[in-house]
Amino acid sequence: MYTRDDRFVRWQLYLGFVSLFVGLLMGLFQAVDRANIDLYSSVGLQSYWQGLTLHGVLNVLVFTFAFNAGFLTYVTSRALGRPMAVNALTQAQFWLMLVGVLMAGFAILSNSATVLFTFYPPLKADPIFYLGLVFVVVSTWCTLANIALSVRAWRADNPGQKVPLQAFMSLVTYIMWVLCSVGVAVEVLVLILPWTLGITEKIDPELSRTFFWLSGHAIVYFWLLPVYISWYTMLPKQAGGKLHSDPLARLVFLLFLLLSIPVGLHHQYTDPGVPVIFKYIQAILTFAVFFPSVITAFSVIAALENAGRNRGGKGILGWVFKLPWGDPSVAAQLVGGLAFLSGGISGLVNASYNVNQIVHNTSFVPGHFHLTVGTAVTLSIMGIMYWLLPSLTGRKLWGLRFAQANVWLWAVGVAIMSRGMSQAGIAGEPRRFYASAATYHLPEWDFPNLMQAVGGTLMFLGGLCFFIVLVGTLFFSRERDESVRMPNVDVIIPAEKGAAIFTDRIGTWVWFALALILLSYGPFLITYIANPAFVARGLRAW
Ligand code: HAS
Repeated sequence: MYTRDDRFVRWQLYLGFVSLFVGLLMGLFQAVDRANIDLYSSVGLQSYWQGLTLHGVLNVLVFTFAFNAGFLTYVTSRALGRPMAVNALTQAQFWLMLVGVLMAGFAILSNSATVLFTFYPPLKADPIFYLGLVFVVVSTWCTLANIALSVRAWRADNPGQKVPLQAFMSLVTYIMWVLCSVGVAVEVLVLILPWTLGITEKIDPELSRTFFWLSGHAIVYFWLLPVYISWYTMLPKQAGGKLHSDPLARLVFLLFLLLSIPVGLHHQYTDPGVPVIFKYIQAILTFAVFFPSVITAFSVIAALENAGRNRGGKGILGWVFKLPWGDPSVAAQLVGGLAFLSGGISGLVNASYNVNQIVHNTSFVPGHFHLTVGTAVTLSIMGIMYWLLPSLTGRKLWGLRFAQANVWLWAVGVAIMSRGMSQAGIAGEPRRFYASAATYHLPEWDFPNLMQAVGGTLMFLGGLCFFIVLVGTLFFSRERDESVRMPNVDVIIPAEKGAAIFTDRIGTWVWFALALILLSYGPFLITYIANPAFVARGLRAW
């Protein structure tokens, strides 16, 4: 089934993958910089910091956002069995994102926004950078409006029916993101833009960081949840198994809606100005948001075990080897899941208030997030593309061997690189570190840095294989294959009517989510805004 939205879905995905390509190239530069090889000037960049800004912004703010918009538009329309409610919104989400990316990209490339993806004040970029980000965020609001209107139209035609699981998950994902995006919207519109435009003279870095992290932790679940949609509802089908429980999967997404946002202070444990009591409250909530991922691990692995046993797997672990590892779409997501098992545990290390004092701002943190967003999310997305691209273009996937090489080079690469990052981090290496130009370094960092360089290079080669398959399928695949459809898993326990009424009342859940955000942030923000503790003029440190 092709819908009128598909053209824009494809463009949105292409925008994401062009960004990913440049982002990965910058990743390679960073990896080899740890082995004292400085490649930045070879492509006309001024410094490691400019390359790092490109790497972060393109990979985690553009690639993920563009993929999510395209993929969840596709998923919602297929799950509801109808085109999206408002085609103009599908178009708007693409054009707004494109304009925003061009504006922010121009600012970064002209070296007037070397402020990294976290853009903490008092680092001060050109206003066009922040305006570009505003366009990108507004584009995501269009996506939510379109998904919500589509679900509403479907409900009107199907009174009393539960919303199809994949559409339900897409809707909750976007509601969660749009709720949390209010933090970064306040930061940019109220604090940063007036300051960079010269309307206000000074800014409060602590207040800005707090609004940033109000959005900034939930953003990681915005990257993750589209992949969870695949792990829950597509991967088991691809592997030949069934999901145990539909209501449990819905509950997990609702728990993310409730718990993803009131945890941002775990990025600020070491910040002055935030009372310890609020850090503790959010530390406890961080351990709570760990829980829906634990349920996911059990649910998805049970569905995979079901698949492996259907394929003749015996014994405690025999089923693992019966999974279709030769299918790169499945293998990429399995490797993504395995990486997430250890990435999730390193998240618990970060979240522990006292242990965080040792790892905060060290390369242990990128060790954590290259397993999570860098592999669980990115490699799974590559795997999803191995069926999504044929489904959207009607072309048979080109270059199976390259697709398989993509998965295994990435898997080995990230294992080596993240291990090196974690070890160097525990030995105190800063996370953001211009190694080839640094005037200081400890000998304990040498070997782990070499691991980062070797592992990062392997990951880049794996990524290159992915792009060979992408370009090959688009331009060299001669065979048509119109048969590829979105996988949709069968469930053993479907949502009963009662359960559906409980979970499908999404408005009620949004009120609970708002209440938790207000309770965990409100008292601190009210007292802090009344007595701002820190103000700064702003600086250009590059
Ligand atoms: Fe995190 C910092 C805590 C999850 C990304 N995190 C970051 C940063 C990023 C990031 C980018 O508490 C750096 C931000 C910056 O620039 O400063 N994180 C956590 C915790 C979790 C967590 C508790 N993070 C993520 C995810 C990310 C991500 C997901 C991206 C997608 N993180 C922190 C903390 C910091 C932090 C602190 C601040 C550190 C500092 O000091 O700066 C949890 O949500 C993790 C739960 C995960 C699990 C694993 C479940 C496993 C599953 C896999 C199933 C297996 C399958 C495969 C399917 C419980 C679901 C089966 C295969 C077979 C073959 C059988």
